[in-house]
Amino acid sequence: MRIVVLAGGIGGARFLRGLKRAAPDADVTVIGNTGDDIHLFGLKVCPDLDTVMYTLGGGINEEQGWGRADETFHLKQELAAYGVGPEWFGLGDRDFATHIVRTQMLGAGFPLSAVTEALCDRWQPGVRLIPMTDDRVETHVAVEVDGERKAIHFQEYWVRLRASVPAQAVVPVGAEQAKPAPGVLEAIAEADVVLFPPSNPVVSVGTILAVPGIREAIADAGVPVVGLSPIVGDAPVRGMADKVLAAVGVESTAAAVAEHYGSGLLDGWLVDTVDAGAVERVEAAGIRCRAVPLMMTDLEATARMAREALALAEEVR
Ligand code: GDP
Ligand code: FO1
Ligand code: CA
Repeated sequence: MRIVVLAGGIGGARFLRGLKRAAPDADVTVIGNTGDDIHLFGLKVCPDLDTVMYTLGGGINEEQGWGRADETFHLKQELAAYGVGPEWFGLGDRDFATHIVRTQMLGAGFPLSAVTEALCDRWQPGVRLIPMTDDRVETHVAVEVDGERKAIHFQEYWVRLRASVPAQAVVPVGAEQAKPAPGVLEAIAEADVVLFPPSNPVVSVGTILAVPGIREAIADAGVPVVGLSPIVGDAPVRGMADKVLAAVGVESTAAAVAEHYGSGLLDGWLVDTVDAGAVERVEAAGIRCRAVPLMMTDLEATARMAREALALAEEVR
């Protein structure tokens, strides 16, 4: 079975571990979000691609969910001693090596998709990881600070400001001009099922869908498209999905997120058992819906979620 998954960082990566357990023989292609990417110290950092690669490759910091295990921060401290920041972004020594290799290869002319494949040669994530695009896309957030409206990088909004100022708009800068990376549209066209993991619907899945051609390819593929809600009990399990959903005018509920994707895209939607009351509303929107446990507390619980998603896909096929 060929499965395509549109993934952000932590939510996407953890779900993929469960999916691999649930469907060990499946051929999984992951289309990764690159809107979180940022240039720091002259290096290109791709947080969501790296989170997927490290999580599936066994190099992730498990507690944190991003960055490397057994990390040290000597380089960051040395840079800070020179007064070179930003200090608010925690790049560790081991992680730096990934960004150096990536930036060197990009400088030599390789596209990000080829660079990602090369990095995965080391990590062997057991899935095919493709960035949504080889073109530069950067998610910016419009905020008002001290009465002044300005757009800041998503990482500054989330990591530096911890989403403490209201997000007025979320803009995937460059997405309109971006082309899907080689292999993206082909993987979708050849898929037997497309899954939206419990990733951020705005700044992860939403950004991938903003690359012209990807949403259309999924709608045209004629295969089941099933998503899992990242909103449980009217709040994100972690992160700032509630804040960025508000910025795009969507309430922070499992049902509203399904409606936001819409029946033109989604065939099936899983909500957590605490949100069983949402099933009727989602089905009224033309999307088949089931309430099952959606907390990724351990690998087996996550594998059960993946099995439920694949079972729902068969039901709507
Ligand atoms: P990020 O790029 O690291 O923010 O990761 P993603 O976009 O892939 O996923 C973020 C989303 O994962 C957040 O909105 C969380 O609510 C959701 N999430 C994290 N853990 C869980 C979980 O155990 N269950 C569910 N249903 N959602 C989760
Ligand atoms: N998230 C943080 O909250 N603080 C950090 O200092 C931080 C550093 C960082 C470095 C590399 C990397 O791949 C990810 C990193 N993240 C950090 C996570 C990253 O900001 C994610 O994009 C967010 O968690 C939301 O998607
Ligand atoms: Ca992300």
